[in-house]
Amino acid sequence: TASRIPHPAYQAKIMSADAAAALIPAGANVGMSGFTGSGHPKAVPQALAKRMETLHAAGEDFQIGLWTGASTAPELDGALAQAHGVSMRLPYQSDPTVRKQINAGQMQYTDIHLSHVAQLAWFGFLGPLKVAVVEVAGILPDGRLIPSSSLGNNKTWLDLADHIILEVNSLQHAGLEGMHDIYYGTRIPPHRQPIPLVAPGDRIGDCYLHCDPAKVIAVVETSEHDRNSPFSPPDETSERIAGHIIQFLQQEVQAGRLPEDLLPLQSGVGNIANAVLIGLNKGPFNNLTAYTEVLQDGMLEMIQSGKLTMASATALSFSPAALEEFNANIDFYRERIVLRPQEMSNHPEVIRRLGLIAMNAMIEADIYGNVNSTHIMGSSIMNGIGGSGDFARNAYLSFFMTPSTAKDGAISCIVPMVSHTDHTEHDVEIIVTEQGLADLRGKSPTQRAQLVIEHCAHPDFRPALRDYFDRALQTAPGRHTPHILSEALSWHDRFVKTGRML
Ligand code: 0RQ
Repeated sequence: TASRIPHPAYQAKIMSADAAAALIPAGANVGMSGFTGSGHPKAVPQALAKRMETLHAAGEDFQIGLWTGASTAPELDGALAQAHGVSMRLPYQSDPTVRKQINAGQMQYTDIHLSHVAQLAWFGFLGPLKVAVVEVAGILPDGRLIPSSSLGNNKTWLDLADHIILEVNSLQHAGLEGMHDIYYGTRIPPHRQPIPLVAPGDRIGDCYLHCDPAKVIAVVETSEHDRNSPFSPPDETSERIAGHIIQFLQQEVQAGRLPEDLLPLQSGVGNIANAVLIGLNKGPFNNLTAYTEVLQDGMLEMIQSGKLTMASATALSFSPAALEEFNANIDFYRERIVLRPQEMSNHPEVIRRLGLIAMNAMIEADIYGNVNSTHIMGSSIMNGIGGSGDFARNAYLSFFMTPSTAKDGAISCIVPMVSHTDHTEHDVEIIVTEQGLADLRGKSPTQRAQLVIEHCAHPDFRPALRDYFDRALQTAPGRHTPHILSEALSWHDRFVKTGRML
């Protein structure tokens, strides 16, 4: 990889991952690259975990505060958690060991809207950032950095950290150069200016990350793949959810509330989101664009087929097959994909201006339209809010989707009251399950309840939901959002005690 580091000052700092990890002090906040399994450092975190284990075995404390873009991979989150090396994690994770430790009260976790992270760090609200560990695809002779397969918060970590460790990954395609757009115009209030981005493909910044060479304490060479997990082929449930959404969008076009080529799409993570995109790829709409956070296989297929003409994101998260296709035709994709920092991919100002169609998965919704995206039975974290709040509140249309039941039908994903709220009734416009779609726009809570129960709930749970709602209407002290407080969370309570909601 010497050709990827043609800068003498950086060449002089090339060292092993172990040597680089030894430069990270105990108790430091460390900002690492990484977003949904892509662009994370692969060697230094594992070396750091090894060092932590050795020190812990000798009776010494060694933990760090770990900040990233979003979720990473086993060699970062997994390794550091297994070493019990993380005291505070932010802003989004999806690692089984991390999740277990958070839910066991062994790791602190602060779950932040992804668009907020960079500014909270700049405001000083998160404390000092000691070290940045950032994967790049290469370094230019003048010291600028060619970003990797995700951007996340890298710009902010490089700007704010006292010290920088770079991982130069030769397995990231050299053709990523030129795909990124890094806006260096953000300021802290009262000095902010409007963001000059008016279409998903606009380029308003620089292709390269800037970095003060004096802050770079180590350069580590790697040659490792991103996480690249495969997606499940769409099952009948996700195909039906996709079908309801496509039919609804067609009706909106017919009603004149959407143009024929729709508005820029945002699609969440996971298999359902991917299935909706596969559905759209076969669907009636053309000349689509996307302004999203993570570009998964579904969108790549839409770009390949020509359905999607331009996509903006902060990370690429592909299966091995999709990665192969992307790498083989990277010049084609560079014309059609722009990767931005997450403060831009998720920026409320831009989301509102472009008028996105936001489609995110959820854990459960209640009959009044409140949505839980993060917690199981009210207290255990699943992943985190991610970008769903950035998009839901500011989009033109905001969809939340889930199968109507979970755990083989023991759980209804439509409940009397959500056990945790991430998206309030004010941010949720359309709820979709395989049963159907509830369009909640302009509806009162009691009107919404009828739509959600009749269109979205599974038939096995509909009678019990109707019964709850009817009795709440008759007995609640207020008829605006009627609840029976002693019963509102009884479904969850029953599941915790018996393994079934009913
Ligand atoms: O648990 O794995 O133990 O079986 O929750 O559920 O159906 O596999 O769904 O993987 O699409 O994840 C909301 C978590 C959905 C995800 C969420 C159980 C279910 C299973 C996962 P098991 P599925 P998915 C932009 C958008 C927030 C971030 C976001 C997410 C597990 O989409 O993290 O939107 N979203 N970002 O069995 C109890 C219920 C349940 C339930 C499902 N009602 N009660 N358990 N499960 N419903 C992108 C980013 O921000 C990066």
